Amino acid sequence: MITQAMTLDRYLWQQQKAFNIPVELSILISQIGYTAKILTREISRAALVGQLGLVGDKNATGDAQKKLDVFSNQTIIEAFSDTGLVAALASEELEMAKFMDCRNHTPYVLCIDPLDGSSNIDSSGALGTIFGVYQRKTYNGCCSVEQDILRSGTEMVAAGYILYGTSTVLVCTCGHGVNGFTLDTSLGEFLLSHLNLQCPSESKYYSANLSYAQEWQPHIQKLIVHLNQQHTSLRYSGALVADVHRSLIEGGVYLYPSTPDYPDGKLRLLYECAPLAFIVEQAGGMAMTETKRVLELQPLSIHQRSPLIIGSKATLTLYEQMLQA
Ligand code: AFP
Repeated sequence: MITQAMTLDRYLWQQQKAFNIPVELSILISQIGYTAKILTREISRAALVGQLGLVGDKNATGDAQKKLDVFSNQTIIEAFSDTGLVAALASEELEMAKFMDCRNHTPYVLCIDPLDGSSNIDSSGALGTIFGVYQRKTYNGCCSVEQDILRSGTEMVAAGYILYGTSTVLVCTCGHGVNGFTLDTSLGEFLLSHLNLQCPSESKYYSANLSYAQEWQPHIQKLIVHLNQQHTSLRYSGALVADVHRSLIEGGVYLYPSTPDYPDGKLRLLYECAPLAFIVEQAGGMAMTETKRVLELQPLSIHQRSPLIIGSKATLTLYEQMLQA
């Protein structure tokens, strides 16, 4: 069903009734949708309003920080300040967790990469936002604590991503299937466009930075040889969200493996790997570090990295067999 009538808010309201999802979680996702509209506007006019290029600093995890990274992070913070929805925020752009609201009953923790694929900004390539939501665990005292954030993905209550591409698409799950909404800019509304997304089992595409291939583990190299033998087409955008979205729609696998210099790979567990793993699993796909299920990994620090292999089930199952051989 593709209907002009199913706005994101109406869908969230229906999910709330059907699955007993708390109203605060619906409002949180709706608020993410609002920030996605702001970012869509800012990204599309960035070259016209001086928002391209670097700020001059490195971000919390040592990456060069772009003006749009800073803007995106600030937009998220403002969207959740004083809402009573988010007690703690972990963001790629913040060195430490931000404890946002000290009311005792504030229910959620938000882990977010405000702008994924920032190296694409200046060349008008695809960009994304990735988020995962946890129910706050500790209610003793007022403020949330780091313990509320350092949780394995199996505890996640909702996750989503926004792809800023030829259109802006918001894909989300509250643990009852995955649905996608496309922004109708003339209405200013996200409308249901991808009902009950199912990741095709076979991979039509694979996405990886092959310039590191010689440094990868033998079983990863074996998988790449297999994909090439099958003429699985290579597509790599430089934005994880865009490559994972393609895999969900068309069937595919995205890999960012470890190397000897980077034994945990490049991607961050809490606000990149785990939320995408939750979404892809909900859509019938799989997500692994090189050796285990991503969602079962217990983070030890906010900006912890993890290798990632994510996408179509048949390809991931084959990879598991190669690993065990
Ligand atoms: P940036 O946000 O720093 O551009 O990183 C994007 C990313 O985390 C992910 O979205 C890409 O798939 C991957 O890194 C690209 O990394 P390489 O440039 O090393 O291929």
